[in-house]
Amino acid sequence: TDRPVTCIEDLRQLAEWRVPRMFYDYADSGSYTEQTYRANESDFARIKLRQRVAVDMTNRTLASTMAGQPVAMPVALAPTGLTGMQHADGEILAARAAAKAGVPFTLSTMSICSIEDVAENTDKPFWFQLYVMRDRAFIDKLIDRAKAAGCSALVLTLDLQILGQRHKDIRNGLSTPPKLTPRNILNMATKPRWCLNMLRTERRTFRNIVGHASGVSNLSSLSSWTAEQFDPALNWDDVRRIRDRWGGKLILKGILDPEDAVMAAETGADALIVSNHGGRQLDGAISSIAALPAIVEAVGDRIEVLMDGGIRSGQDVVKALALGAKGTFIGRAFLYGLGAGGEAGVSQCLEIIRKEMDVTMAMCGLRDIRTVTGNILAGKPDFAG
Ligand code: HOC
Repeated sequence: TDRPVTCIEDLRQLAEWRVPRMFYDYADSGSYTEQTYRANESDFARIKLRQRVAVDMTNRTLASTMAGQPVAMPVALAPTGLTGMQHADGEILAARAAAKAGVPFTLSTMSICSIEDVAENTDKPFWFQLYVMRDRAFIDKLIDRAKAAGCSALVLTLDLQILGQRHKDIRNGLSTPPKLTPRNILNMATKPRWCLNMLRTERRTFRNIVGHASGVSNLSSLSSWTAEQFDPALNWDDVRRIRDRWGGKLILKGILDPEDAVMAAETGADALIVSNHGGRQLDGAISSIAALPAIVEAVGDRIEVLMDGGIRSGQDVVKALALGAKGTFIGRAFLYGLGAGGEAGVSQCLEIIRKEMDVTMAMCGLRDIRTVTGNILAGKPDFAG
């Protein structure tokens, strides 16, 4: 298609066209009825902004900090599983695009490229996301590997003790690498660019966890592997133990309730991420943006509050900041860019978001993203309606 890419939805459509069905669906689905996944996006439209005019809009800046680290704009790439299946070497390409844009990249435990793959093929420190597994010696090793690779923050995910079912993954028989069934061969035949790139790389399995467990190649074994390996008994003592072993910047991901947010603040972590795992875990949970204000109020300045879920534009970022977030994460938005065009597609996604954020901030009468407050909102958003 020759249509110009102007927004994240354009990248989504291109990714849907270019990425094999099972991997596109994996990224683009929520759990069960997907109501929380949809609410993450649609609740942003309930937030209305005050338009201001005749204020000096010159010399604007989007620079800020997240977890104490300087960022060119308050947007980080979220940890996303199977990133290297949206595009060959996807984790490396996304990390490079993030570094060029001056924003953090977060590598998922469930990534195709390993911590070492990304470290060896990029030149800026990245963040590492950790799942708590029953095998504590294994997670200790992952922490040590992340330290050795120079990762500058650990993002500890707390909302995947057990897995929320995603129906499409089961229907598609999701597997990595994909099984060569007649249906998959037919589908992949329509994605020659994806196939060629995938044939050129050796990184086609979960390289962070290779060696720890064998037989993690398809969804049924992966979800039973998750059930066997991820720790349903995870508790705040584990969080404190991991904090002490890591010793660096710690960000707790998956907080949706003010009481849990207070517990997170008490661990002394540097930041928390208000998140419902992109609507992929508790279907029926409130959207991240709706959860944000009460969490900000509950923790005050005891811990930095970040958020993810539903961000598809720079305007969404500004709205999240207005409701009290210090910074945001994008997941699907960058995956669409990756599937659409590899590193260039992720760069395009970040540039779309940067421009929209800048224009929105200016039209709200501000020149410095760090000065965004609830003052730019036209009334209190009604998330219940
Ligand atoms: C079957 C995949 O965060 C996701 C990821 C990784 C989950 C691991 C199990 O899919 O939400």
